[in-house]
Amino acid sequence: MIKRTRIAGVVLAVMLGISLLGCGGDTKMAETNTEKSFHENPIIKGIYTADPAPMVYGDTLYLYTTHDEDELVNDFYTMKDWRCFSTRDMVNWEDHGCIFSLDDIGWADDRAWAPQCIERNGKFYLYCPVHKRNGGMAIAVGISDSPAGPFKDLGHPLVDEGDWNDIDPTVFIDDDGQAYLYFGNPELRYVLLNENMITYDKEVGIVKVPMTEESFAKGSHDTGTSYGEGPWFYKRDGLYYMVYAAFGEGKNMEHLAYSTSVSPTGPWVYGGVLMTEEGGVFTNHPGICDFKGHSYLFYHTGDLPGGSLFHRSVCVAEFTYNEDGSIDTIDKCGGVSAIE
Ligand code: FUB
Repeated sequence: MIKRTRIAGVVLAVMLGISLLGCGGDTKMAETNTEKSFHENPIIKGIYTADPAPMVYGDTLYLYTTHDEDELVNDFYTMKDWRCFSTRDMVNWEDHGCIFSLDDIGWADDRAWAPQCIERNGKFYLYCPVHKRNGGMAIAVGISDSPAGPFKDLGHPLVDEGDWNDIDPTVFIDDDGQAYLYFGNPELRYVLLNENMITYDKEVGIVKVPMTEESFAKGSHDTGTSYGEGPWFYKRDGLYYMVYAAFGEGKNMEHLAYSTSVSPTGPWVYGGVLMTEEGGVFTNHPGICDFKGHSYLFYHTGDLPGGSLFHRSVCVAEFTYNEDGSIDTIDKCGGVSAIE
């Protein structure tokens, strides 16, 4: 009944030419699926989305994304808000629209870039890189009582070093309760979040991870390693994983790679290429989770009609871990099957 009502609402909106999406201004409609057993990539077909960040909460997978606007300003990434979609079966997706935007952050004026969300003590924290009104990038925090928002700005940056490195936050709470926020381009850095998730241990401060070839392989980014940006930090079977967008030697497009460690703060050991550049656009961005017994890698391409490096779309591939925890290279794929 609920589904029928929603579809009827979508049909009515199409007839009236109304956008059901919240802030942002694009007039395309997010897709509403009926019963089906396979969902073709890209996941979202009504607007351009990038920088996928999955979060499993209860029996639902929430997918937070950035939003590439149709119309570019200065022929560059034009990104003003963050979107949320959810699914229980990987094929039927609900569009929660705009859940946080630059308009909600008084001290920011541009670049609503790659976010990640996490729950702690019944509150949801959305960590988002933004461009400050007075210059440079910093990490904002949106707070909500619901995974689908709306999120309210903390009121000031959480991480603000006064340089351009402060982008692409990834957050993880370890079994002992310590929360970590890694971030950075071209350097990988981290802070130890306090239990409130909106401040960090100032005595430890902002820690710079040693950017060595042992950790991130030789590559063509600024540190001489392949590490580029978009870190995704998590733990599985006692092993810590750092997945990231990377620049191989002599390559000027991002592939995905990973490193592992037996400790949450390294040292990191390079693991290999997770997804090659082939069939992609200049950037790629990983988001990984286990959901209902399946492992998924979310990434982005330029595969929607009109796609380009500034008009990306979020995709997903299912994969498996090897017994020793290593991961073989994952192909960009056509989509995923329904799960229960
Ligand atoms: O989407 C804007 C930026 O491009 C992200 O922050 C990076 O990870 C790259 O995808």
